[in-house]
Amino acid sequence: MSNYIPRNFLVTGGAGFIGSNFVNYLLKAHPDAIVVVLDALTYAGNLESLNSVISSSKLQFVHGDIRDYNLVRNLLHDKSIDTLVNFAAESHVDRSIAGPDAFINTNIIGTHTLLKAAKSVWLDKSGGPVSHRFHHVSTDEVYGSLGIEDPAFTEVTPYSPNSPYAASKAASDHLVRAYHHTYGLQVTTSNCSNNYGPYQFPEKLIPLLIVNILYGKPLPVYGDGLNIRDWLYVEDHCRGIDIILKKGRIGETYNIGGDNEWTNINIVKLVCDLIDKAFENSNSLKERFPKAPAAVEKRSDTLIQYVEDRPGHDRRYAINSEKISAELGFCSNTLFETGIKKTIDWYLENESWWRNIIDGSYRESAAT
Ligand code: NAD
Ligand code: TDX
Repeated sequence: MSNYIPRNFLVTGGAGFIGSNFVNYLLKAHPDAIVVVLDALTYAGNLESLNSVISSSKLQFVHGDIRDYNLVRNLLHDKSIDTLVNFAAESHVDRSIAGPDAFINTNIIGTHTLLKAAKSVWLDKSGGPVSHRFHHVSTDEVYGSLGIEDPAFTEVTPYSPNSPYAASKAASDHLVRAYHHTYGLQVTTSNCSNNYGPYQFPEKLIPLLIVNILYGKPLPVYGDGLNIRDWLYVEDHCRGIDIILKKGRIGETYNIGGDNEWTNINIVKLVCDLIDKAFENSNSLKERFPKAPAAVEKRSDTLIQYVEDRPGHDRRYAINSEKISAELGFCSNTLFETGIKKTIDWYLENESWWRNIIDGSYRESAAT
């Protein structure tokens, strides 16, 4: 176990779902740290997700692309960054099926640009290498798909990515590994299961369900609805990354999971039930969301529609988190019952955040 003290952070993709949660977490967990956020503000990036911290003197936001070598190099150098956490990515599987190019560009070429710049500033500088960390945020999808009886993914499960998204993440993971093995860059990687929580873009399953129920729109369930995902509350993921930064062994990868497997259809039914319950005693919700079934005493699950399956749809993901638990003492501590209620409450209380997205550029999926 190492004992590293991160001081000056560069958080790439810090205006996205997990990145913004991480920045919010970081400024509380490391009150002395300086945090520079680099984000291209693609359709998935949203400065409003940083509203509560944007005026902090500890935070600086830079609008830019991780593929811009000079920009990244200058930031690392000029801001004396010692710790880079890479969240920047194209992250939606369906989009990667419709158009893989952006995934190759950002996830592979972008990550490689970060690695090159980090090597230049941290390893090649005169006076010798400085202590640093390059943490790469990856996913369980690189391991492929499990059968119902298969054991969960461990860190030594062979990579077997199935979607263009998963393949691009796998490629970036390999580059991170290679920069450690070949050049000695001080890297760590985490492979995490499906996250849920505040600030998630409403194209991903859970926020899409919430928003569509409130608008009285269909709830699309791909295929037979029996695909399984392992859900983790986003704040637990952020805490896991922080522990890896501080205590993780250089060059290692760590799986982070929720030990919380659900079929998609059961997630859909759960979200429907919880929203119906929230409406039961709330005239205000009924007034604010008159198109929601629960506003007219109907059940939200009447909106469920089975639709054509996602091509190449992975059947099951499950993460074995024993390594991070045994080595670093991390385990997820948000019960799903608690986390999902907090998430639904957050979307009910932060309508302007998601309405701005839906009323703005996001008009192409089922949520419109
Ligand atoms: P997201 O799509 O919500 O956010 C991605 C962010 O990256 C956005 O703010 C976007 O503007 C920014 N970005 C995209 N291209 C960029 C570029 N070229 N330069 C700079 N910024 C750019 O994604 P997320 O769900 O927060 O995922 C973050 C990371 O975590 C990704 O690497 C993803 O693969 C990984 N991950 C996500 C999950 C999940 O369930 N969401 C699970 C495991 C791992
Ligand atoms: O409308 C839908 N209907 C549906 O049945 C959507 C959007 C999804 N689904 C299914 C597909 C998946 O089996 O729900 C499951 C979850 O779908 P997504 O939210 O798109 O997530 P997933 O494809 O599992 O990938 C997520 O977890 C791993 C993140 O988006 C990735 O960034 C992360 O790496």
